[in-house]
Amino acid sequence: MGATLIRFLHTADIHLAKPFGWLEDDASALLRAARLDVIRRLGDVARAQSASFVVVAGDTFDVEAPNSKVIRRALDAMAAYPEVIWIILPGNHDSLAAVDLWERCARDTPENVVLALSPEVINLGDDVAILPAPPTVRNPGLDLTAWMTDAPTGARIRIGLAHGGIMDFGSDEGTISVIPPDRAQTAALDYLALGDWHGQKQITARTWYSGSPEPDSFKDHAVAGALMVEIASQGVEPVVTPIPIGQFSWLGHSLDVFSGSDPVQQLLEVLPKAGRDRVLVRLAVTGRLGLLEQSQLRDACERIADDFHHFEVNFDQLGIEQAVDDLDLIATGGALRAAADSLFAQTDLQGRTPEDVQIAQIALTHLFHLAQEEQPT
Ligand SMILES: [Mn+2]
Repeated sequence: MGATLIRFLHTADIHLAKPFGWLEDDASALLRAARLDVIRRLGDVARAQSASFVVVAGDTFDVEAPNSKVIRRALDAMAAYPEVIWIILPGNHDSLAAVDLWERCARDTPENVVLALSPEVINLGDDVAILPAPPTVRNPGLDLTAWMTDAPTGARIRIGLAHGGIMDFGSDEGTISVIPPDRAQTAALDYLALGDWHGQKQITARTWYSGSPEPDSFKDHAVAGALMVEIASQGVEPVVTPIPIGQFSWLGHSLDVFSGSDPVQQLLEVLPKAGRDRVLVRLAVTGRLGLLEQSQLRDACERIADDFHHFEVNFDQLGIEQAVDDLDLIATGGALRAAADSLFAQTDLQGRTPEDVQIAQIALTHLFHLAQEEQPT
């Protein structure tokens, strides 16, 4: 008892069945499939590195009533690793208020899966005690970890399991943050496994957010993955190692360009060269460019967009560098040039709203683009 090294994986916020409705159907379906695949990847790591159990600190499911096949696939994936025990805590997306969901899970639970549905000690053999704090509703608004302070567990290693914001830090979900940052200390926990933040975050030596194993936003989160936790014996600080699990990466960038810089080169520098089909890109271009440079940058974006799992670029904040030479590239005279001159005049902010200027810029850019396509250069 207590002499064996305890090794387990800490994950959370898998968000199975997350719709990603703003993406094209194929693109969102692949992201959902990747989230289910997370379970297999966790199982593979646990098996390869002899982790005896996996704790999932809430939000296994994105919605309270996922398609029943999603539940079955998830449980089947866990069952495929019979030597690994999976401990599943409800989160805020899949709180105890999702009665049907947890009833269906309970009905089909494989032998190696433990549903942590009440604030009671779960003993894993003689060495480990899990102390879960399942959210009763989406936003309970009170500290559900308080009971851990006087829960007896004998000589077992004490592992707390909770979902929500830490008082000092806030919450990824905008819910009320109530978990005290010193809970591991006050409840004599060897480790407190938290979910809610989708990026990995260490709170104390014994308190961590694992983050989501598969990233899901362009926010500047730390690398997505799981945590391998090793505890030598009671009272000894855990050794926590990030384990990359995710298949997709999400790249949010702003690209500040100016006339005379090489905007296409700048674009290529911020983008990965390999593995693009597993990358989602959201670019915001700022600064000012001449019409020819704008056209070249837009062309470059169009050419590479399909390399990526998803590629979106926003030119709304990109201004036009006023260069009359560029207008010659549209036409040197005639009605077309008159139209170009008129639009060019309307790109001046003087006496105009930013919206009107933007409309004129877009129109001028399109006109330029069309003219370029018509004239062989
Ligand atoms: Mn979550």
